[in-house]
Amino acid sequence: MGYKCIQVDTRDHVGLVTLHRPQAMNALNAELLRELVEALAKFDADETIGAMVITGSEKAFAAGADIKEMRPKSFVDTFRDDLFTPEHNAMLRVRKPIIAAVAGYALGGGCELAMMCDFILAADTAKFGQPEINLGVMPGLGGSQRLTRFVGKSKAMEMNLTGRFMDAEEAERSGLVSRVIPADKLIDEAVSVAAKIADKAPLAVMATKEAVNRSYETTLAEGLLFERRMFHALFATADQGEGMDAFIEKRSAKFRGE
Ligand code: CO8
Repeated sequence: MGYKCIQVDTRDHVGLVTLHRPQAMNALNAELLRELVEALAKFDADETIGAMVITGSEKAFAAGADIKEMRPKSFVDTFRDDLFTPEHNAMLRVRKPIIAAVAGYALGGGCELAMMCDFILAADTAKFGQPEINLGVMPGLGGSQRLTRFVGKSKAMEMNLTGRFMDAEEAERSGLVSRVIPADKLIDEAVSVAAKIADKAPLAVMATKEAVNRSYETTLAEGLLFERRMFHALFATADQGEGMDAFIEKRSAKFRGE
């Protein structure tokens, strides 16, 4: 598809995006981010795809925003161009689930990109951190906000203020990642989990993603009401009948996304 900084593949109804700037530890430059959001939007619009995986290399998921590209920017540049906002918003518009499969470094914008995904599967080699403080700046895409919600104030504050890295075991213990997987099995396991999701009723999957994300945006009472209304709404789908019939008839369901 003519991408320079990512590789794109499909397997078992799963869209796989591999960040590929080996010369720069997959640092997120403007070109990579443009390609990434374009690839995700294409998978989101593709009816044969039910879920996505974003991964990097064995060494690095992504070592952050590209420091060499950012260095010459002034406040005027960043504010006028609303640096990273279009890419951030484009990621959040993706309605199908995205799994981050993280091996090696996920630092700064790399950790933030992983946290923008719906959940993180970590290789036992993964290292997470928000080292922006060492560059005289601070996180710009959720390191001070999402990380705090995921691991709590104390750990997020320490990581943001000192720039220390968290290994995979600590990340799992703290709730940042859902599971740790041996590095050599990471991609296969992530694709297999995504394929399982892709096999489920697509409308129920999208509604579930929206409902879980809503829990970060609203009060418990509003979130519970949103959940219940979405639950009610799914009874308007053919897949609800198929899923329940399949259970009663002791067979596998064949969902059609209707
Ligand atoms: N930007 C640009 N180049 C990078 C980056 C980066 N973030 N990280 C590594 N590289 C380059 C190095 O400059 C080096 O290039 P060269 O060979 O030309 O000198 C090459 O990748 C290999 O890196 P190292 O030699 O440093 O490899 P090590 O194994 O010794 O160290 C580390 C690996 C620990 C990952 C180290 O490279 C490092 O600390 N990198 C920087 C990490 C960092 O500070 N990240 C935060 C960046 S700021 C940020 O992310 C702001 C977020 C705002 C929102 C972002 C939205 C996308």
